Amino acid sequence: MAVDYTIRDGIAVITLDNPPVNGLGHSTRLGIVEGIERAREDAAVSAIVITGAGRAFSGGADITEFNTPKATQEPTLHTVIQAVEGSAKPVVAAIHSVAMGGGLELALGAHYRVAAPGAQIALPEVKLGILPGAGGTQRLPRAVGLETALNMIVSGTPVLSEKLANTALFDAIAEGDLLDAAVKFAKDAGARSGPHPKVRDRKVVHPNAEGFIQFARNSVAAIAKNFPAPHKCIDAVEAGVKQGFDKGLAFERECFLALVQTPESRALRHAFFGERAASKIPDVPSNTPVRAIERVGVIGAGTMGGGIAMNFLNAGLPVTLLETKQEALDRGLATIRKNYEAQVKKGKLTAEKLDARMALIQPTLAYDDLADADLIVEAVFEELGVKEQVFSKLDEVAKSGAILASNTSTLDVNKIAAFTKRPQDVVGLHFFSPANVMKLLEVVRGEKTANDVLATVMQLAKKIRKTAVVSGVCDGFIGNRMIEQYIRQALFMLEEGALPAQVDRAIEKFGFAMGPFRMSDLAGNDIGWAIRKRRYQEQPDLHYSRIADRLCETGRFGQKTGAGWYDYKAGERNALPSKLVDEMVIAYSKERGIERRKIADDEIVERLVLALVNEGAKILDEGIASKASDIDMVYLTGYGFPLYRGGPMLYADTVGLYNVERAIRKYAAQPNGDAWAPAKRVTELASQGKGFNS
Ligand code: 3H9
Repeated sequence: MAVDYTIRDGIAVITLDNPPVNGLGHSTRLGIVEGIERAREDAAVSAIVITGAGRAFSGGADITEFNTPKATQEPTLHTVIQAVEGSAKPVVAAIHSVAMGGGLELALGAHYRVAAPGAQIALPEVKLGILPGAGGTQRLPRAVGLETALNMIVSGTPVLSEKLANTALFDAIAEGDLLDAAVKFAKDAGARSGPHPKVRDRKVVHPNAEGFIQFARNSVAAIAKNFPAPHKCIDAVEAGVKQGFDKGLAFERECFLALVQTPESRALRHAFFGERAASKIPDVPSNTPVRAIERVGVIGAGTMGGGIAMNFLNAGLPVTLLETKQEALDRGLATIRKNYEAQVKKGKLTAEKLDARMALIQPTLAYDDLADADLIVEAVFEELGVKEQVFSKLDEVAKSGAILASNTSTLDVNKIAAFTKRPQDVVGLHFFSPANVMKLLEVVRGEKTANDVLATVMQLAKKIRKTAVVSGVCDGFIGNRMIEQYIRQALFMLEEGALPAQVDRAIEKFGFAMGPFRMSDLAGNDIGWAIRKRRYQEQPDLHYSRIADRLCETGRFGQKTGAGWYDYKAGERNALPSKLVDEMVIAYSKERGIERRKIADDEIVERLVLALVNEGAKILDEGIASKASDIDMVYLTGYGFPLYRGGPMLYADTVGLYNVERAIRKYAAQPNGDAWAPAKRVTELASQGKGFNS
């Protein structure tokens, strides 16, 4: 049963008991209404307390029920709140830990609210692309005032209960045992004659409501460009302020039902569950014991190593930072300090914290100093010989049970593991640059990586606030393997008739943060060149446009050389279309006997995105990623794929795999079609009428 009903001292205590966070799914809702009824019928009960078991009062509506019949099956949350609010016996919500979304809306329907300090109070629906749909946009402004409420609704950010202590949201903050306090409060309330107060009867008072609402609208304009929810939140609050509670409530409902159907909401919910699903590895049980990580070693104090070290310092973990030369070590330390100083300047970090973090670094030139590290991450040059030296040395000095991690982005983790006598302790930790900023962490699982090593690094990733996704060993892992196919298509389109700026513009309009050519100029065109040279050796049959090599041969490596696919003015990052490059592209087509054609923006987008999708599907075929949502998390957190589209695999589901497969076959029949062998998974799912995420 998702709800527990007990009597305590003449008070009915309804305890939501639906782990993990007391989501208000159908059975929980039913249990609450039944509890209210039971209390009404029991003459010995004078009042009711609603509270939550375990780690939350309630995390809100059960998101997994959205767009299923259960979401609208009576009693809906509206009916539940009506039953609570309409109860003749007073209802007290006893709030602890988390009261979010529908959970807070339920509490707002109660006559009184008693909270424990430290409880997180939020209406986070906007983060799921919806708005509070059970009265939150109407009752919260009446409880905490227009400004606080609008800020909470539009940002979705939690506020601690004690910060709201002086508002009508809380009648008391209980310092001692919450349930004792709530029962006592209920007893006193039960002894008074009704009617008991209802939040809906309060007025929204504000000296200039219209002005503030307009201000809120302006503030969300940037984020609301691609998401409809923030404006709807404001519209619903405004409706309640101008037209009164009932009309506001009806309008809120209308908006909720419309928003929950939008692709943006689907994408945000997909990302919410995708992030949590990524931390679960199918064949690694959730109760796998983890190794203690109390000290970390980082090898290499360059941009990557320094960034990696900062993650651990930020989480309060001491770091031994190793370099081969004092100069490099000093430079690395200075860069870390400079990064922290920039945060202090922006007011994001205090000077004390800067000092505390720097004090956690133990700089060294000696491998022996890594002997007490529980985890050692190397960020040295990407060359197998160099890795061999490092891992052989680590095998000598690292303590037994230490996790040995490589930050390689291209090399075979199995080979690296084989440089040690403890391959079970070796794992890939592929951070993305800048490593202290980017959310994504690809955890590369070698053939022999032990389960407890994986469980440990997944837990550690949470501590350092990364989205960790497990990838098997293959060239490029999940992210770079897919991006290679995307870039291949971008290059083919250049020789077929497009120009760099057109390709970038089209895909940026689709929502990518940066098109392939701007991205390549930023990362350095020589990096891709080095990979391609390796490909030409290892896979001579792989068909590649050589246009990018042509560019590199002229030394146009991108921003760092002041010229790449674009021109750059000295000291500026603005990408200016380059006449010289455009002419080079056109000359290349001519030389190859290719008749250039006009390529529509739609084709550019389709080819780039489907190249990702098809390779993603192959990655699933091979078991490199265990689920489609993992691939989406990689692209959302590491490659600038538009969040409102949910990642390439969800986007493919939205297009429909039947259509995806047709498009792939169409491109397979065109010039450069050899890049388009459809993945088995695409063909299978298309024929079954399913999607990657169904
Ligand atoms: C809403 O209320 C709509 C109403 O306005 C109108 C209705 C008509 N449903 O994050 P964690 C699961 S919309 C279903 O790792 P934490 C989560 O998937 C809702 N499941 O823990 C995970 O499952 P698993 C508005 C949910 O302690 C597990 O709980 N509410 C829900 O770090 C643990 O989650 C929100 O948007 C849910 N509502 O953080 C709140 N919530 O173990 C969203 C969580 O299988 N939730 N799960 O992977 C959160 O922000 C955090 O989960 C919370 C706990 C702060 C509650």
